[in-house]
Amino acid sequence: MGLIIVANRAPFRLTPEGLVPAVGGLATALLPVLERRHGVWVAAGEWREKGQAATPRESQVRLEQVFFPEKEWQGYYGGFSNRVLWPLCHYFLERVELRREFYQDYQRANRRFAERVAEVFREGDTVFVQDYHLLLLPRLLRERIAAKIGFFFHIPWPSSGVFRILPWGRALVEGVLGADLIGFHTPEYVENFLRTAAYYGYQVEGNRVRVGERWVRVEAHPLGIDTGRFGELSQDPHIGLHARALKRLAGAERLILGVDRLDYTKGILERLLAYERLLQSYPQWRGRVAFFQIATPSRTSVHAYRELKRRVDEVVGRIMGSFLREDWVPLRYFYQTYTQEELAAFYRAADVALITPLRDGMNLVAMEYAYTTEDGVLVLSNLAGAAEYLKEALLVNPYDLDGMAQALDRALRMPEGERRERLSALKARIEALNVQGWAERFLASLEEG
Ligand code: ADQ
Repeated sequence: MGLIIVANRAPFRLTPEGLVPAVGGLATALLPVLERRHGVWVAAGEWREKGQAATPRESQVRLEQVFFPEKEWQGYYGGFSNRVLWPLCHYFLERVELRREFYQDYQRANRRFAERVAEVFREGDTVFVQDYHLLLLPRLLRERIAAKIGFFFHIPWPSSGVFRILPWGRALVEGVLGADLIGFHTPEYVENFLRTAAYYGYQVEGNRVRVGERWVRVEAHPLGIDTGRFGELSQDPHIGLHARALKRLAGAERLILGVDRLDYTKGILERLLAYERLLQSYPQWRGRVAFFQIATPSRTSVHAYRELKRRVDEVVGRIMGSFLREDWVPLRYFYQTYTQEELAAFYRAADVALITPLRDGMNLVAMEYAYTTEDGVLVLSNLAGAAEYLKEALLVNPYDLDGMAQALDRALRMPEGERRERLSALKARIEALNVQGWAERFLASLEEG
């Protein structure tokens, strides 16, 4: 049976040789399944000169692109997706811009996706829709084609009290309920969604929502990482050399690492302040610890992201101004994208990973670090979905600077025995969440249900 995946982004990168599969995240999770089923990936168009359909190199997958007029794209992507749904679902209510034109463009864009999928669809195909950009799509598809429709939401579904802030909340819930199966990372998001559906008057029984004659199932399907790949990276001797070079660069007994897209939900500012607090409150660490923060440029066309970059630059400058010595660099900030091999070297060099999003659907970096490090300590936000699964991490409240400084001190001093015990438990949990199984399990539940 055929498979159509619909996501805002395509899982490919453009190189001088043509399109090649991207590494990490959704691409790793979904491309292998799609290849096996000779499927189609429908995404917003990035490569106009390649036309609507393109067959990437080294792949059995066909890519279908959907193109938008510039204004509609701005309203749908820069507007409703990233200035309404993204901040709302991560509880940044003061950042939500409720503008009707944004929603109208979001409706138009979702319709445009629906038209393309309907053209591509062949009888018997299953359609698997991804994420918050496409909440209206399942219902639009149901009106057009007779397919099994799955939907996965990669970010937190907020409490129903928060979701109700959206004037278009009912229509969005109606839209996503066009699916047969709706997936989230954690049971908490499932619960929040069911309560939201009940608020809008739907009958809810167990984990099912009634829509006319149909029952829509809502399930937690936690996404993991490619443990095979990260297992290799953790053993690769070249990466070991690179890790040692990074450790030398740090020039300190202990290295702390942060890795994120530069996004206000990731808590980068608060984390820098917590590190500053550590240096203030635990002066014994001055000269003995270094912090590397890697931030990947992200959504640079959205104003809030440019503003965040400015503020992070400022705090980095301030910490350096207060603590830098001739013989010690307390902090290094890398604003760039790395390959997976390079990231793995950072993971292996770091004694502590400080992953403290203020809110996060799951957070795969936490898993990548814990799976790759040999004996490091994971300090993880209790507001990331991953905290539901990674119980042996040191869990912290990412808003509590003193609490984070204290946890950092504890992590830096943790005896080897405790470190290894926690880490082996974490690795076993991450093994069980292996990404390859994720798509299989979701699709099996969708197609059998
Ligand atoms: P993201 O918010 O992007 O994903 P995350 O889950 O941590 O967050 O995934 C980030 C990915 O990007 C990781 O695989 C990481 O290796 C990679 N990455 C980060 N910085 C990088 C850099 N400088 N160079 C190269 N690669 C880098 C959204 C949701 C999450 C959810 C995922 C998957 O916000 O909560 O876990 O989708 O559902």
